Amino acid sequence: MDRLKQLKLKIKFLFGSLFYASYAPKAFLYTRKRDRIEREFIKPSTEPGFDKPGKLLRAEATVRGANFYFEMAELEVCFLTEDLVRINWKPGIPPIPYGIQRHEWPEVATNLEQTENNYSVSSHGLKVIVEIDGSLKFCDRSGQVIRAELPPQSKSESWIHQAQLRIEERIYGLGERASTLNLRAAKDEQQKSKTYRMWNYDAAGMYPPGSDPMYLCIPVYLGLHSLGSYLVFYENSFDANFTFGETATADFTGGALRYYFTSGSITQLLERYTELTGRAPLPARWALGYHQSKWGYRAEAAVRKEAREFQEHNLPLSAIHLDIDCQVGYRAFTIDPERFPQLASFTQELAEIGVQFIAILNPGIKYSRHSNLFLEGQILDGFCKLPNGKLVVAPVWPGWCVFPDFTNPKVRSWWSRQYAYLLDVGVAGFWHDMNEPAAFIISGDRSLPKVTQHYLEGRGGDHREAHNVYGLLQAEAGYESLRQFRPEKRPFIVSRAGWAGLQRYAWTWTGDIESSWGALRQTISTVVGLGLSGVPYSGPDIGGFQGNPSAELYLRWFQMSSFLTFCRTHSSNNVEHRTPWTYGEPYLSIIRSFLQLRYRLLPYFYNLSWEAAQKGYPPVRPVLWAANDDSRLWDVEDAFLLGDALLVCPIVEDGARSRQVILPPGNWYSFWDDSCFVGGQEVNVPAPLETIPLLVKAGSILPMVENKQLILHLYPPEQGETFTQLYSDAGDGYGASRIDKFQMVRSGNGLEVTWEETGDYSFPYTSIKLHLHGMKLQQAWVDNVEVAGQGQQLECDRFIKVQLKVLSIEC
Ligand code: NBV
Repeated sequence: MDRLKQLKLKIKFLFGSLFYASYAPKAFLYTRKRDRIEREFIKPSTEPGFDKPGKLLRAEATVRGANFYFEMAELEVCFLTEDLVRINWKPGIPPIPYGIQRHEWPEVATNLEQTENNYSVSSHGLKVIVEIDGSLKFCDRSGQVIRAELPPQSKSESWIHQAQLRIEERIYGLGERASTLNLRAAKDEQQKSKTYRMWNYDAAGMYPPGSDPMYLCIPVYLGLHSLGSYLVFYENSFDANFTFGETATADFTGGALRYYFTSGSITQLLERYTELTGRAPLPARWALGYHQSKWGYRAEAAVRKEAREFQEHNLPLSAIHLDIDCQVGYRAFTIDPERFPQLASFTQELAEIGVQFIAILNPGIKYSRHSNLFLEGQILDGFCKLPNGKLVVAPVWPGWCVFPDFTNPKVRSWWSRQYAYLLDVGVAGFWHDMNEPAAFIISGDRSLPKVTQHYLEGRGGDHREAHNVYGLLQAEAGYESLRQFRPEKRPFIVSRAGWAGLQRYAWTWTGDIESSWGALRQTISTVVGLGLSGVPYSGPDIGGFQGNPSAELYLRWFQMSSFLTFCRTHSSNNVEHRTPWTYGEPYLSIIRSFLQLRYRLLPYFYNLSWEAAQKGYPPVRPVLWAANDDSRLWDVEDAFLLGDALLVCPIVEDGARSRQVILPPGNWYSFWDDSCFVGGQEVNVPAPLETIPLLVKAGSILPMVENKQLILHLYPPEQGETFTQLYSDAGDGYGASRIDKFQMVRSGNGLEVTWEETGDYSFPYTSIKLHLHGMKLQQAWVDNVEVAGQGQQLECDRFIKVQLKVLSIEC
């Protein structure tokens, strides 16, 4: 970096620090006030609690399972489906079902049996054994014990719930985590286990790998061991600690011990969990393109320049995100009319070149009689208060702020109305930041006092319960707003915080990660873990939020992110401006080729989005997804699958020009040169600066687009048949759609591809081309008429059946 640049950066940093320092007095005052409030209002609990539920006194069958009455507690076992059971230990404040999407379930036949020393209640798919001391065993269809739980303990208002873990057992999930993919592998210093906190938390500008807690905690995890896999979701939004050592311990500070258990393959687990908590709706197709962002676009001219430079550099761009500097005094729902004088025509100008305008907003509302939002919220009595009825006032970007109580439906609908006029001027989507909710502090928890009162749908409660669902409910309000006020388009909301079910309303990003190689590697586990927790759309700030990545780090980060669902460069206001052309050549050209590849892969990405909406499968998957009984894959956290066809192996080390890849079973082809690797082994794959190892599974039909033509890349199976479905529609809105089903059958030197079209949307491509990989094309027939191929490719119009004579190339 030249000296002038360095000097500029130093000045920027200095100004940044001064800027933060200007908030210090408020943060100091608030910290003291919050501590005082907590001392004054926190009352010690008088709930009795118990060490064990006591002896089982009796059991009775119910329509969906059974109830068990212990000396100190009551247990309800309720089957929602044959393989999904809800367990409810009482007493405890029942949760408000914010995380739950589905409330009605068809009937399930269950059976209660008593044996000599225990009971069992079962469906055709699952058996729950209830011991007389309150310990539970969950057995799969074949009768194997998949999970064994100890009797729960209740200490005043809190619950401790433990389950035994098998030696080889791996644990994944818990929402957003900056940890190892297998959460059990990470260890706290000098301890045998690691504790993960369930408390949405603002990293305030920077976090390194290993940080805990994160912005988006979800009390759901998957267990995987040699006998099978299962998922547990605790429907409890209170602060909790989860520890995975010899046992899995969930320690909740309040609420009820209500949880859901399901067992089956990883795909079944995701299907069930997202049936319960909801699935991510299909996004607009543009959202799967590239997003550019920067904390620092202050005015229209800067945004216009950025968009133009993308065009000049021949780089595709789908959206620009506007951070808080576009606002007036950092106030929610404002965009400064002086700096964006003709917003409607400006968003239109961007839309004409395919760029959507995304605006940030934070939940904190300026505490001032000169703020309309403050006055409106006051009329509604919609802000969070202390037990003495006074408003909770804490410092955030606009200065002293009050906080909408999103647990009040009236407040959600008031908040929903606020988006309307920004939608009217063409703002395409919203970016919800600081919604843990975050407040500026000097020490302690960066949020509202725990005693803050919340409406909680009229039942009432405090921040201990409402904190973790705050961002979720804000996202709900935003999503409903976009559905209502712009019904012809699909909503786009990115939310930093959330809880179980966030996927119904919003995407997320991994917040203020530092700019380092470790952070790049970390992102893989974080994003994959989110996907396994039901949240399929996420991605990091490419290059890291805080710090200046080297050219190579930015490039490698970009190459990886090209295969994540949310692909966005973003960075802090005190670092060097970061775009795909910042580092010049050869980086720019390589980034361009990856961006173009991403856009060519859009049919594939979009199809994965459709699959996520249908079944809840995250497009970005752990490698073990390919064969979850293959324990070699359980700890792979430096690679991921994009759908079933692509194995993406990012380069996460400075200077690396090759890397080891652990291959799942089956043959795998290099996307770049078709070289073939036999699966089930570890191989070394070259990774010059221009590429990262990208492998395609034999048997895949990979749909790509080029100049409006659909290209089906055929990677034939070793034997037998494979098929793929390709979903298409207009790319936005709620109109017609179609599914094209392609089947590929291989027998000896013959390969047959058949095509079946369904749906009412007309075929969106001009024509179709088949591109053969891993075999030599010798002769071809389209609907029984012999045609000439062009090398490995075959141009076709519509067809029902294509027959190919091929020459195998040995793998
Ligand atoms: O709005 C400014 C930043 C934003 O750029 C970042 O992406 C968020 O995670 N925001 C946090 C608030 C301040 C961070 C110090």
